[in-house]
Amino acid sequence: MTKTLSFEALSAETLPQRLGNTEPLASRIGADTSCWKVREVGDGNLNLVFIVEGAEGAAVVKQALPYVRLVGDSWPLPLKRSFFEYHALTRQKARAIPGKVVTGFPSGMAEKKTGAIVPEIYHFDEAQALIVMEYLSPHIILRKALIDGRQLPKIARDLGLFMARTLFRGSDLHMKARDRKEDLALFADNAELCDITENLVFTDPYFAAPMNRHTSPQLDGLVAELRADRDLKVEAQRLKHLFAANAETLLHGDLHTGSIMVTDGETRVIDPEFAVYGPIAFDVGMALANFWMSFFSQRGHENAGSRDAMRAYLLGVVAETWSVFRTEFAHLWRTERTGMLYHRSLFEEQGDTFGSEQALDRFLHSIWTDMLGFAGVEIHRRILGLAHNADFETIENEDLRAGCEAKALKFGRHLAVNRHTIHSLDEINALAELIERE
Ligand code: SR1
Ligand code: MG
Repeated sequence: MTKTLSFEALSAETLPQRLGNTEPLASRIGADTSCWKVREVGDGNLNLVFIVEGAEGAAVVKQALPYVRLVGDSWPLPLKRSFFEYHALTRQKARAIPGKVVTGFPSGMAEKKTGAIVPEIYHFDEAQALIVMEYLSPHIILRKALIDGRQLPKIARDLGLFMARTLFRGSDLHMKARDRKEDLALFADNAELCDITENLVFTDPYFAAPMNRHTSPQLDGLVAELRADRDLKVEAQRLKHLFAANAETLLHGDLHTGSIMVTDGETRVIDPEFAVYGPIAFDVGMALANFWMSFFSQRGHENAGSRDAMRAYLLGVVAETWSVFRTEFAHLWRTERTGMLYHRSLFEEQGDTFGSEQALDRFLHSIWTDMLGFAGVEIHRRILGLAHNADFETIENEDLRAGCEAKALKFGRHLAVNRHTIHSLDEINALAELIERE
């Protein structure tokens, strides 16, 4: 019988001895720990991540630390976040699968074959706050691929489908009311990570919060302007209210391009430790914001030649992700609306298909409006707050970096403040191009 170990932060040296008897790991990679090669590769803000290679295979071990890695032990953070990550991954795995194929359905979303979009979980150890999971190779982090100027052909479609399926199926549009309430209560305990999002995304960027930083002094004037911008601050707080009060679905909670791993043919979504119940639009806005930030950062990565094609690609990814999301969400609305909201007894069962289509239209419109706002504040916090993006941070020339960041900040402000009057992605992508050329 395997002995239960209590928490101790692992190191490459201690891992084989601590996890050598963990059956699901040993049977995946080979039991002979003397051949195990262990590397710590975590480059995120919170956790330890090890790649463990044995005689018969490899696996990833992700372990939570009792503090924020980026800041140090002055900022304690509960280990239970690995519990929420594990449970979010299991739900996403079940929810991200294709739905019923409906003959004649116009969206063309029916898929021949889909690989799992979240990594396979081999083992969860709550006491040691660790998850043993599939080693994704040759996948790389999407953010790095975009910085390198790589155009991934499947990303928009995979991400649009992932968001529509997980967000729809985790909501009262689909789940049994009791199941959703129980799940909501379970994830409510992920309060400390939710707190990070609430403060870091919606509040800190808009005042001189102690942990804020912006890397380019050239931005000082613009930063002061944004912090004095009443309309922006009010809108950011309205969005925070929405995030905190609208427990609509189980979110990934941190769906940026650093939480996605890719090859040309495959997309995997990782790292849902910030999973909480919140508005559907939050994940969508965060994902699109990160493509827009990549768009504005491309000018800083032009040392090997023009990135015009990359910029066009990124705006295309934004448009396609949204369009796939919308289409698949509508498909699920029509085929899997089994929850207590907009019940079929009020519409289809009375022959009132138009009523359900009208409700869908309104529902999607709210997601659209809120998604734009969430995207705007996500852009701001990645430039003004504590946690920055490599897209901008890896631009060495300070003037160039500041120029890219300033354009992104301006664009983010437009999204957040004017979100109720923006009608299409064509309109907003055209504005992105205009600002970028300034
Ligand atoms: C203190 S944690 C800072 C950020 O890192 C994570 O990836 C989340 O985005 C969080 O907001
Ligand atoms: Mg993460």
